[in-house]
Amino acid sequence: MNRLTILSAVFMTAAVASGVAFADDMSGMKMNSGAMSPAPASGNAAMTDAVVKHIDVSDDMITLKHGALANVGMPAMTMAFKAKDVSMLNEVKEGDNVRVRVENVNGALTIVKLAKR
Ligand SMILES: [Cu+2]
Repeated sequence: MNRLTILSAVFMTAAVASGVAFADDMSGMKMNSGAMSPAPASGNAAMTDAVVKHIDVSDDMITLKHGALANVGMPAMTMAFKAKDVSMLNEVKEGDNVRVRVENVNGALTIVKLAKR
């Protein structure tokens, strides 16, 4: 073995080791997401099942009982969200089953898409 062979062997080992670590991370993420939404997460447009619990017209807020929101790292819970469009407040009523897309908009968790199901 010359020095070059030894060097490349070291690099190969490092690459394999980091590859294994990466695979472990990915399987961990898979286990944490999608508990309530059976549809596969399709990139940035993934929607999550939720139920409308309360609508606050004065604050443009909608309280949802939501499934896991993988893109903002949140497990299932009930909480209030900002509505991106005021029209959303009129499109649904308390008790409606909906699908939502929540994103962090300027630091505020915001419903950017809302659809009845
Ligand atoms: Cu939440």
